[in-house]
Amino acid sequence: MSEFDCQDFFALDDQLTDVERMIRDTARAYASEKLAPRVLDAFVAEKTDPAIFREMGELGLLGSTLPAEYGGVGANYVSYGLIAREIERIDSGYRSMMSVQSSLVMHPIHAYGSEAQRREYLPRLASGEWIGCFGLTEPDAGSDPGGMTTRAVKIDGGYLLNGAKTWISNAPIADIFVVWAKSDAHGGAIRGFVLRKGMKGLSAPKIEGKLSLRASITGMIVLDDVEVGEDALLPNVEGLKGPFGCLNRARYGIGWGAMGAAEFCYAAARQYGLDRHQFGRPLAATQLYQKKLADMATEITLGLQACLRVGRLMDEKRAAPPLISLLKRNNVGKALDIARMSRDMHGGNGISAEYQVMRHAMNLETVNTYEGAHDVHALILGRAITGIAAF
Ligand code: TGC
Ligand code: FAD
Repeated sequence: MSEFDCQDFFALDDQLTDVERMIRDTARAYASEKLAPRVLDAFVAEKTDPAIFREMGELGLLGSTLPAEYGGVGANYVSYGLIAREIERIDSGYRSMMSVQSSLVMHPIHAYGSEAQRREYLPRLASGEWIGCFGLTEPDAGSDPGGMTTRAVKIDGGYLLNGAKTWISNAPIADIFVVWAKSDAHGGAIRGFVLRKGMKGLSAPKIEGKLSLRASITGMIVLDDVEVGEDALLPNVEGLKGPFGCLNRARYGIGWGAMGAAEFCYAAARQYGLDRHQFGRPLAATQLYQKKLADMATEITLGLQACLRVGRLMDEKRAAPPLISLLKRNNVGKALDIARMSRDMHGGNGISAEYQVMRHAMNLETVNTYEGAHDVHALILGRAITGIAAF
């Protein structure tokens, strides 16, 4: 029998290129050396360290898929996914910070922005000097963003924005706000606007008291007669396909990221079962414990292989949105099951911050909801399968 690695059943490593492995190793070293030591305090104290953006920026982990002229490193989507996996192995909140900046802020500016907007914003977002956020969700429009009420009204030389966005990652510490609004000048179509911190009428209060994703700050975006110039409009996209084009990339990255969190929980449960003795033998010597480990390893192995397949299709520009829904829904749902299971397998210790698995479970509750809730992705798949929208 050939060599076998219980952390990498299908030898995923062998299926990566040298460059992909190098980017993965950079992210892994950063995550374990710089993020792991601060995550417990950050989560318990609900504190987000903005320096993380600059640290990630220095290593090329922000907007990594963009070309070098805009501050990226020209990485492919498999590499982007590998970065998400390594960061979320430590904490979903840290991956959130990376993926919002990369897929939800830099991507739309690159894909839909003018050349002047690209040059103004992208290099400073790539370096982490500026922090970005993405405002789509509203208090009365979550799963159905088409129901948004935020409005852009045409005025002389620009637009007047009014409305409120809620549950926005990074908002309270953001310098740059990508905001989606219905524009009367465009027949009520949804358009994207790039706003700057400090604009009159723009505020971003923090949402306090989250029991999930506590290392990543979340807030509202309140727009009270915010006046912007013509140059704030993203000129090259109109309609919901604008924000959805960003979500495709972020959802794909979450597919990988969730597996990182699951891998942590699986490895922790395995080690705990080998170390902890009850009834005169290791917990890992019991059939029930082994079955749980076998289930975890199976889902992680299949989930990671699916990530790689979708990543390769992304790089060939052949990844249709339903495929990304399948990946996000499956991998996050399975990661959440694995994290809850690992918490259980740790017994009483499983609820302590020190053992970390409950933090992952709490985080994954959010990941299961944001970027399209688990059931909403089932409905996206259902529509693709039957041709009937059942939302
Ligand atoms: P629908 O009629 O399906 O589509 C409207 C237009 O959009 C196009 N489209 C897409 N384009 C690109 N990629 C996709 N995935 C697309 N899905 C749809 C579509 O072709 C159409 O274009 P056109 O040209 O014909 O106008 O729109 P609907 O209103 O029926 O949508 C239904 C549904 C459920 C699919 C959609 O609303 C949905 O996905 N809801 C979930 C909302 C969501 O994901 N929100 C995420 C907010 S951001 C966030 O959570 C960030 S957390 C980040 C972090 O911290 O990590
Ligand atoms: P709802 O849409 O009210 O859904 C509630 C429940 O109903 C869910 O279980 C859902 O699956 C179900 N449901 C909804 N519609 C249907 C249907 N037709 N049929 C059956 N079931 C249905 N948004 C941003 O724009 N930017 C961000 O940066 C961002 N970051 C976030 C960070 C955090 C920590 C959180 C918690 C959320 C964030 N979000 C962000 C918002 C997130 O995308 C929304 O919470 C998500 O899209 C769900 O919307 P909702 O909360 O309004 O739930």
